[in-house]
This record gives sequence, structure tokens and C-alpha cells, in this order.
Amino acid sequence: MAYDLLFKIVVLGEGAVGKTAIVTRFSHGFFRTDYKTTIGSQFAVKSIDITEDDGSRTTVKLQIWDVAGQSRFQILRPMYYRGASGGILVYDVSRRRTFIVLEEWLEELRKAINKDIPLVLVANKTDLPDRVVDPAEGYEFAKNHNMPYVESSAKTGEGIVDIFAELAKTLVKYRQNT
Ligand code: G3D
Ligand code: MG
Repeated sequence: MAYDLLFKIVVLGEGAVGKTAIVTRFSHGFFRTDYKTTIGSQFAVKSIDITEDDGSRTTVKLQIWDVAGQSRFQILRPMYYRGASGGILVYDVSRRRTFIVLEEWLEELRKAINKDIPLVLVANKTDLPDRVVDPAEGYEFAKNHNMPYVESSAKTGEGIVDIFAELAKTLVKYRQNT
């Protein structure tokens, strides 16, 4: 039987890696280039149908919190992390710094919620010609932290649904095992 599960998801990563673009693309299906820098945070709600390992279909509702990445919002972010069931950790493949600081984002999240939650690592902006972080590096980081790795472009739409489908699948599995 089909049923709805609701999960709160937080979106983490440095400013300008494409967090808002990814959430907008997923929840509304379009890409805009005139995003205002996210002030504080905002959320979108979107349902996704997933097929479980046993072949059954489940509708999962995601409440996706797009948290501002700029350091001036750092003091507010722990508040938005509370109650999150899962998250996506985003970097920009054309800026190495955004990859180097991933560990700091994980630390900030852990401190705020005192537990590990399922995360998906997202290598965004794969459409750009000046890529500097190789797929192998992202994959390695994801493997070491036990997360799925997804490459995406909010501009072309590549990988966007996969990000949330991967996460929804993990959340459903995780929940059923507890
Ligand atoms: P943030 O929410 O993480 O801070 P934004 O990031 O979603 O606001 O995106 C920051 C900039 O990167 C925006 O450019 C946006 O259009 C661009 N961007 C986001 N995702 C992609 C992508 O996949 N490919 C490309 N080429 N650009 C992307 P502007 O110029 O509008 O500031
Ligand atoms: Mg934003």
C-alpha cells in the first residue's frame, strides 16, 4: 500500500556552490540565474516516488531546508539543523576551496544535532569547463564518509532528481531498520 513519509532535509555547503539552484531545480523544475543570496533560510516541499529494494513503491515527502552558507549566518544555522532526518552536502567542482571545507560542514552539523544522519555528497556545476575537483576525489570522500556520491548540474538538470532519490531511499531504509 502506498503511504507518505515526511522527512526534513538540510542542504549544506559553502556560499555559491549552487544549493538554492539545486533545490529550485528539484522543487520547481527550472533554473534561474538571478537568485538572491539566501537570507537565513527557506524551505521547499516536494514529494518523490521511490522504488524500494523489494520492488514496492513509496511516496516520500521531503521538506528541504536551504540554509544560508555565508559565515555571517553561522550562528543561526544550528537552529535550522534541528530535527533533520537527512542532508545533502554540496560543493562546486570548479572551486577547490568548497571541497576542502566539506569536513567543517560535517562537523558543524554533528555538533548541532549530536548524531549521524544520512547524507548525500553532491558534486555540483559539472557543466562548467573549468572543473578542478576530479570525480575520483569526490567519490573517495563520499566512500570514506559512507555516503552516496552524485554529480549534478543545476543548470542542465543532470543528477538533480538522483540526489533526492538516493537520499529518500536511504531514509526509508534507515527508518525501517530502526
Ligand atoms: P548557494 O545557494 O549555494 O549560495 P546559488 O548558490 O544557488 O545561489 O548559486 C550560486 C551561483 O552559481 C549562481 O550564479 C547560480 O546561477 C550558479 N549555479 C548554481 N548551480 C550551477 C550549476 O550547476 N552550473 C552553473 N554553471 N552554475 C550554477 P549567479 O551568477 O546567478 O550568482
Ligand atoms: Mg542560497
